[in-house]
Amino acid sequence: MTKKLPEGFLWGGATADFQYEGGFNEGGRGILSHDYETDGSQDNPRHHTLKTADGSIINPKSSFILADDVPEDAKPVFLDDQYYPSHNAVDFYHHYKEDIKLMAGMGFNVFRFSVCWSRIFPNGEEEQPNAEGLKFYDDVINEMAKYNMEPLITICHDEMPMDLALKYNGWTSRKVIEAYVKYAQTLFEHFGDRCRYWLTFNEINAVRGFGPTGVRKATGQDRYQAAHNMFVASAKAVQLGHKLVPGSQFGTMYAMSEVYPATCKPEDMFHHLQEHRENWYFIDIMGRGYYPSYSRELWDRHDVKDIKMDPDDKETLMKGQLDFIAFSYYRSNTTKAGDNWFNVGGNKNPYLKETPWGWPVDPLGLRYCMNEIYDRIQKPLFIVENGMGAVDKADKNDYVEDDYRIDYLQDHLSAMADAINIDKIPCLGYTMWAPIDLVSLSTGEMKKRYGFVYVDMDDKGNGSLKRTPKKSYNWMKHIIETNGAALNN
Ligand code: BGP
Repeated sequence: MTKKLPEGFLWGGATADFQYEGGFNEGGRGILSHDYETDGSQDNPRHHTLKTADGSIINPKSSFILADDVPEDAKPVFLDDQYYPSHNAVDFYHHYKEDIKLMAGMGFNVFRFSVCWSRIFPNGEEEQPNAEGLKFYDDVINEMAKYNMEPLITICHDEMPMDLALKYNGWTSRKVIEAYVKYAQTLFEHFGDRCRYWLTFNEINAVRGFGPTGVRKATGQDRYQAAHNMFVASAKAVQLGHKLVPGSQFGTMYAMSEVYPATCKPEDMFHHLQEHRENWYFIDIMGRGYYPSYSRELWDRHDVKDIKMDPDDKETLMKGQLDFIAFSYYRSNTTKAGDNWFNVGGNKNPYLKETPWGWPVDPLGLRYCMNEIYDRIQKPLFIVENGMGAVDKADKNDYVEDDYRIDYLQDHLSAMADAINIDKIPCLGYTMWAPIDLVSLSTGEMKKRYGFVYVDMDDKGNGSLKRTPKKSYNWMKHIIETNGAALNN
């Protein structure tokens, strides 16, 4: 069966502002929740730096939230002896023309990036948006237009202006819904004439495990209340976007690590069914517009007493359903009776090899998950992250022979093509994470590289930032110019 994809398929790459953009302290950008996160590694997790009222420094480990279980009086601080990767990242802020040209060179017709919320509303609640911030993204989108590359904008990628997080305890407060909707409206008004595809949130289901951005004590109650507020914020943005940007289409992005039962023992099978609902909860509510029947059982698992809802929330969710389901796919996992409810990576799958970071490589899992989501929600899909974090060894000219990345992509793209051509799953496009090397979200290191383009920078931010295409760059170019047909070779 041919791997050639339907006409109009969107091919591109995906990035996130605090891992890629830099430009901290430039163009009126405010401080972002991720700015207080240090670098880290697999053995030495990244952490936030905070100071308590009595002057002591605390370093809670966390990559998604302000911190878990942090004293009320602790405030984030920058310490001179720490490195904070989000501040410069790999400096897309000053390299955007070069990077967009490199992406266009591969034939990308779409580029997914996230807008930095605190670049538009520095403290989250200003009356007027920051004009310099809007101009930066105007410049980026106009540069892309020169190459007929369209934007896929992530409105909120696991982040929030820090002032907003501190003032309201992040997404636990409905005040943040208002701030988000105003921010989204600003983006629709400024970029809507050039952007038809939008993602309201990145990996919203990660809230269940890592906690919602900016929340100090992430109890089950906090997590699921914050999730509800995010559902309402998303649904309001979808309705507003449809009104302000005719023809616009909206998704939210889900982290889809396919989960298999570890064995066919009935207890493991039942646990697997329940574990699956942990993720379906997020997709069902936003994709179908209402809370599913299993919600109460799921809340009980997480000690959630009650979700506070406004009287019109139900109608808002129904009217603000997503148009397509976007997801990231890197790996699969297995689960068995007795595992905790967020056991990502907890059990080995004896049938799969792993990346150096222990992520199982499972191309068929991508086809499996495309079928599963479409069977259930019956809305088009968009694969907005997929890729392989690896240790690249550059030669003296910064050239990398990354055959392992080519193998990974060949297998995953083939599985995607089979889902589209054989299983007849509608899929709008594929944006690979991440076309240009950038900082890892989970470990804060540069060593874990994903790109088609090597960036000369080390884990502490040293390097010339020079961009050099890897072997996979020309390989991907060929796949795109044949619209997937070359996957058959
Ligand atoms: C997703 C995030 C991205 C990205 C990717 C790879 O969860 O949406 O921001 O970083 O995972 O993860 P990592 O960078 O930890 O390897």
